[in-house]
Amino acid sequence: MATEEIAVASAEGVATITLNRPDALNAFPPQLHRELADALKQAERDAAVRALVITGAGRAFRAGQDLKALGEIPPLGESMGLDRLLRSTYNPLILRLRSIEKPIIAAVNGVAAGAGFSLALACDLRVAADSATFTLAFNRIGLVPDSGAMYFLPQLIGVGRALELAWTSRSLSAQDALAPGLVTRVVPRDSVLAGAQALAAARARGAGKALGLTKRGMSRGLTADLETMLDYEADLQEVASRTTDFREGVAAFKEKRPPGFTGA
Ligand code: LHQ
Repeated sequence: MATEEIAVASAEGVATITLNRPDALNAFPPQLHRELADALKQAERDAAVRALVITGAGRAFRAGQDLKALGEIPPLGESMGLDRLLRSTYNPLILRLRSIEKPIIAAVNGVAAGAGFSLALACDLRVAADSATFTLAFNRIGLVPDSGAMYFLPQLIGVGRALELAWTSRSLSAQDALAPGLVTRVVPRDSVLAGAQALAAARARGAGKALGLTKRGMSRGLTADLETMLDYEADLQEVASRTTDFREGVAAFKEKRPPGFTGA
């Protein structure tokens, strides 16, 4: 479902979802999470979509929660229900991103702050514009990192570096995000979307089921022991080996030609 603020365009097996509130640096009011979740659901179900790109319109990727749409902060001692807000909007969105068995690439075109940083972290890969910056802005306004930032960031860059970014709320440049593997590629601002789409299109031509199962397995590996993972890999391999793409992959190898995968 495409709306004005969540635009969706598809080409070459890639659905590109654009967060489109450039005047607010693509900061979201809560209800937009549902629209983004719907767009993701549609891309997940559409067999013609084999990879996704998420980007922002204008000069920002996303500045997190729309702080102007938060409403009045209640008197001390009263709850404003941020726990409920997170559980009903942000959390399902992050879980959906992780459960979609298709590659999801963030084209980080500019600043990614607060839950915007978290959104980029919940994608599988990040391609960043050379002008992009990453800011865990939460502590600066007296909140804690949310939307999975405290899960993904320590895994990617280690606890010490993650804590330093959280406590200082400092801005990390795309170039500095490259070395610890937070982003996979830094490209000129003008080519960030095309670069992410090209990466996604290449994955869209891959053995889709195997790619999806690999995403599922890698996520599981973060919390499982070796014995469990060896067993899980065996299950996933059994599923992968029942696909047409596995047959095509082996045939292409033997015939010394590039494979023509269909995702089936
Ligand atoms: C914004 C925002 C914004 C509204 C820029 N909201 N308008 C979860 C659960 C519940 C509650 C709270 O939060 C969360 C999760 C979170 O995401 S908490 C963290 C929320 N995000 C932030 O704290 C980041 C706030 N923004 C910034 O620090 C800066 O704007 C950044 C570093 C992103 C960009 O700085 P600049 O490039 O200098 O741009 P700017 O500050 O001049 O912003 C441009 C416009 O965008 C401006 O509007 P205006 O009408 O004055 O021109 C800002 O007010 C607006 N904007 N972020 N989150």
